[in-house]
Amino acid sequence: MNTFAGIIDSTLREGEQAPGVRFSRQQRTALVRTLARIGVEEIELGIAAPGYNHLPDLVSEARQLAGERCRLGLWSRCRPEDIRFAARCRPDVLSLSVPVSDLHISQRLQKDRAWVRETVAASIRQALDLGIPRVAAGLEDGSRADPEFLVQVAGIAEQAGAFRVRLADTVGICSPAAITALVRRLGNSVRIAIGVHCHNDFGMATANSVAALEAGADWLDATVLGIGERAGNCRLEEVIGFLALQRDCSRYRTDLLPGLCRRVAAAAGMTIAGNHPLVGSSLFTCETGLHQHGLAVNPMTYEPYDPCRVGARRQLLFGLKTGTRAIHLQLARRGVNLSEQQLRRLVSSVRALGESVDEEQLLRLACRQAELPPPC
Ligand code: HCA
Ligand code: CU
Repeated sequence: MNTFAGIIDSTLREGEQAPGVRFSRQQRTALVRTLARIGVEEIELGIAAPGYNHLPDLVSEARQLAGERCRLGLWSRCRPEDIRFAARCRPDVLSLSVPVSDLHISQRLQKDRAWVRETVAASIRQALDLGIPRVAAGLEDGSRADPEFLVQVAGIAEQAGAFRVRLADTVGICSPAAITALVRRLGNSVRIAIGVHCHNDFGMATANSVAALEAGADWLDATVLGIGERAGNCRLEEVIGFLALQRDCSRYRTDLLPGLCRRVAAAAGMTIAGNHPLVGSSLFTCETGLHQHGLAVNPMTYEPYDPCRVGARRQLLFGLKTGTRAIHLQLARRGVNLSEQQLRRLVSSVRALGESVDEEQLLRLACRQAELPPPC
């Protein structure tokens, strides 16, 4: 954790690769503004290639919105015309991507390892010669590459002047232990910064990103709600939440995460599950007597952080899963004390309702039971 440099949000690059997702100009600039306010250190704004005509304007608009602390990046393949296009957009960072697994090199590109070695060096030099201030090398399918070759290409990138290499777990097959080993191996062979780009095909992307950080990675990629190819990527809200609320990292505004996620979900035509980590609407809704009792004694018993850190509020529901003690506690907190008999009657009528009631409804029922004026 001590070398942690930051998070690269790739919602506008990898996220827009998700099927059916295409943001409007206004949605893109709003996203940049919020990401910068949250404290994200780098934003990958898109794929630099001729035809992506919105990019030059987006980079300059984003520059006005993002402030000093947030770098603006573009991603591109190792193609001379794409790199020239990227340079014309004037990003702070260009992440050049090159496959390093034999599967991609020989079958997809019909090239060989020598081609990768030469191309990565030539592309980094071209980008630097064109005046791009920082150039990074993305090692695509790095988790399925021959590790010897992976570190060799990373070393070539370092020598050519890259400031960062990024290990891509392109099809999300790493476990936390596997990515730990790869990051350590990279860390032992290069002195430049190391980033990771984790996919979520087996639901491991956030865990793998955190494991990579703990193994010494400096940067990690994430997208809002994890949108990206297939099962997507490391979720920005999860990783920021974890760093801020479990690792005391004070760089990020977690309270802005739910709004950000809601806007991206709307723009991407998605719905956010109620139990989605950090931003789901029902994370702090509790219906069981056991947990309600714990929460009343000390919220830390059943909540890992104060709901207000993510702009949420605890909500209690009462029904079949709630016992007499929890209902009694709740009413006492609101200044209503029922006799034992009244309480028993209330509990059975609440349970008989068939659906749970919230705190206000419970209070009204209690008042009726005790023949007190509502809302007592
Ligand atoms: C992709 C490419 C990439 C590149 C990552 C990187 C991946 O699949 O579209 O350049 O670091 O996952 O390998 O996103
Ligand atoms: Cu990817």
